Amino acid sequence: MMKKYLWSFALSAIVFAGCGKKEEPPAPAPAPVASAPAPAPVNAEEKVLNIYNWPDYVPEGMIATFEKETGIKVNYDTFETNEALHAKLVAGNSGYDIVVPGSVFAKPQIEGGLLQPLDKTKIKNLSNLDLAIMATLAAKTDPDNKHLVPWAWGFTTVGINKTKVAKALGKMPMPENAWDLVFKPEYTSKLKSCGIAYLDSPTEIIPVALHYIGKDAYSNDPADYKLATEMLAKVRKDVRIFSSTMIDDIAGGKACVAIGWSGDINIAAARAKENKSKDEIESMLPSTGALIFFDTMAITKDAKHPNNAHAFIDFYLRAENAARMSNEMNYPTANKAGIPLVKPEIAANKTIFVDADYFAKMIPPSSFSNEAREAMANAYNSFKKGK
Ligand code: SPD
Repeated sequence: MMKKYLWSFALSAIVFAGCGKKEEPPAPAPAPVASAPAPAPVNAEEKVLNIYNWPDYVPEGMIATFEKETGIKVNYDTFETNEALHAKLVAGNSGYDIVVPGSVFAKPQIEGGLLQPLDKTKIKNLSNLDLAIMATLAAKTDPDNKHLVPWAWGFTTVGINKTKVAKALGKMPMPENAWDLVFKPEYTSKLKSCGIAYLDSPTEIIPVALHYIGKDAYSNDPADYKLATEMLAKVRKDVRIFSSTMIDDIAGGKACVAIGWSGDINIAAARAKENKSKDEIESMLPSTGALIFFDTMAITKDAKHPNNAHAFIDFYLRAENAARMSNEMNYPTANKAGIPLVKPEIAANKTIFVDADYFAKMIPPSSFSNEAREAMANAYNSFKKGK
């Protein structure tokens, strides 16, 4: 069932990205009647909004535009892992109004009462969203789409500096399966010379390792984590960096191969081009598939500025803002109305908007129980320490 939904949105994304047609604008609202009483103020909150999002995810100037339009001052902080955000939410009183968890974490956060239901009457642009993606989220993560609005989606994969990897591998050809570059000792022993970087997060590394050894990437069974870490232990000495900033790691030359996120790897590729580097950076499409993720906006249970939060969500859901996110941050938008505004070169980039054949190989997200996440963190920390 999940695959069916995902197929549907992948195909609609591909079709809409290609056609470039704008939708008809809605009919203008009727002019207000002059004698009508002044409406009661809908937003008596202080003009502040506190947002906590991933780095490199919001187009330049977008927050400033929102502030100018609304007079709401936005405090915008970033976190690098789902674990970091989750810890803040569990501790409570985070001070944040809007947070952007991956759907894998959003599910337990909803179940744990850490996020509040949205007031959909305040988000008229919800109708811009791709219904197939919303159905996917409703089926697996957020029943009736009560709490979550997608910010973007993407996939966890392998990023490489092609030039440096070719040099380090010498006569050895590139593997058919790009995951070999980060998990197979024959390759890692050569690539350690130019730098291997892993995301620094148990719920990023253990799932891709499970996938590589042929297990369910979203297994909740600690016995599977043991198998994953046995595989990882064989390459541990070759991993130079644990970090969640692969843009700097790859574009800055600290690593030639990284486990990272599709859009960030594409940002690194664009940055290398801008800097006129001779090195070419590429987001790989491993032959066995990559792991899809959805990052989702939600309002915290104890948000002090829920009206401002709804106003921002509605603002972000404008077609032009969603398209800017894809155009500038290199992640596919879940905003169907925004797809026709995506630049042709972004829509045509098969490592951003993957084609249907590759999409069919990708692994849709699921979630982990609290106990599984704890076991996974223990397994990951032992691996990282080299024990
Ligand atoms: N630069 C934005 C990075 C967003 C990454 N979110 C990934 C969640 C994957 N589990």
